[in-house]
This record gives sequence, structure tokens and C-alpha cells, in this order.
Amino acid sequence: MLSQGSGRTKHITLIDPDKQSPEIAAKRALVAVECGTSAIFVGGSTDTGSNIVDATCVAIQEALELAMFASSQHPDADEDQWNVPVILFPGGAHAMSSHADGILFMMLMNSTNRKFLIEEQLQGAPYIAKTGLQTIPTGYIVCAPGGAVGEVGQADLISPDDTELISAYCQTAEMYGFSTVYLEAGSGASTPVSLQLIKTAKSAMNCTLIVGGGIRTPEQMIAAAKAGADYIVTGTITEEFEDLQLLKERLNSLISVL
Ligand code: 1GP
Repeated sequence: MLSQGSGRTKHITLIDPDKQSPEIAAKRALVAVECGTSAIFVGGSTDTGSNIVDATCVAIQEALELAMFASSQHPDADEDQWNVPVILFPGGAHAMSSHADGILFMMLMNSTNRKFLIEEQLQGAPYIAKTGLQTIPTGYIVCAPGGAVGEVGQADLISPDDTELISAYCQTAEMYGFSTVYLEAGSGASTPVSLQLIKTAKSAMNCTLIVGGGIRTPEQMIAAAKAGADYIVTGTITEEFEDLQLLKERLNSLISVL
């Protein structure tokens, strides 16, 4: 579902179901897909209930299906453009939906609290097994400044120049068999994950590398891509625009540089 495939860095849009109604979330997701985003992550906040997560996944899936159907009626349109996965990015075992295409099954590797290392996973696994949600085994590593997720997740933050430590975390992730590593600076972070950490992570392992948190400009997108990110996640930007046309312009300016 997420792979290093073409070698070109791709963009992922994060939608936090807590930040808008499911209808608005679906409209925002459509704009993002139109701009070329490759997947929609649904999640983020730690206390969002499953009902809101589920309603948001349903609304996004329905909107994508409708757009795909509309495209199929036009000989010049590319209906495959709308075929993007909706993937859960859960704050915990409570934030699940069977209407997603998959789930980042994460270990917050640098948490000091066993809740985020194994307990939430133990609670979520039976539901995932029952619903058959496709799992993406992911090592989630929170880097400074870390923001809310660093605090709530009680992460021992990785400092921007600690290449030795990030390298060991990435090697560990690969040895555990994780397919993916997500370097997170925190939603709305004042500074994104350092380029040094991205470069080191990329060269330390063969896992798919996701980078997110505080990325807001085309220059930051280009730098993270050059440093080795396979996927770049942006979330906050999508929530800043009520006007969908303005959102489209902003997202286009970011995604088109990849
Ligand atoms: C947060 O990495 C994501 O989990 C996205 O961060 O909201 O800062 O874009 P932003």
C-alpha cells in the first residue's frame, strides 16, 4: 500500500477527524487527491472516538468512489487518479474504522511508556484481525521538537544531530520486520525533522521512509525529498483553508515540486 516503488517522493495528506466534519474532510481529501496526493491518512489526535473516525473514513471513501465514477463517464479523464488508499493513523486502539483500506500498525519506538510500545497494540489487534484491515507495520519515531505527540506519547525525543541514535532505531525497526519508519517532528512543529536525521535514516535501512511534521513550504518539501523521504506528510496546512480553491493552490504549490 505504501512502497518505495518508483523512487520518486510522494505526498500524503493527513486529515484529523477532530478538526472538521466528515463532509468537509471528504471535500478536503478530494482537493488533495486532485493535486496529486498519493494517500489519505486519517487520525492524529489522541482522544478521537471511533464513531468520528469511522464517519470520516466513510465520507472520504464515498467521495472518492463518486469522483471515480464521474471520471469513468469522461473519455479524457483518468479515473485511476481517484484510486488512493485511506489509511488509519491511529492515536490509539479506540480510533479505528473498518472502512479504511489499511492501518499504520505503529510502535512509538522512543516512547518511555509501555502503553505506546505494546499496550494499545494489544487492544487493537483483535479488532484488526476480525475486520481484516491491512496492517502497515511501522516504527514511529518522534524527533525534536515533538509537539503534542511527543508530550502525550512521552517520547524521548531524538535531537536533530543525533545520527547515531536514529541509525540504531532504524536498524532496529528493520530487524523487527517493520516495512515502514515514520519520522515525526509533531503536527504544526516549528521546525521539521532535520535533514541530517532523514539522510541517516534513509541510509541505515531498507524500510519505506515517511517524514512529517512542520513541513509548510515547497523548499522544505524539496529538501526532505532530496534527503531521502519516500513520503512526506502534511496535515495542518489542509485545515487552514475554508476556501477549497485556496487550499488547492496551496497544496498544488507543495505537491508539484516532487
Ligand atoms: C503530523 O506529520 C504529521 O502527524 C503532519 O504534520 O500537521 O505539521 O503538517 P503537520
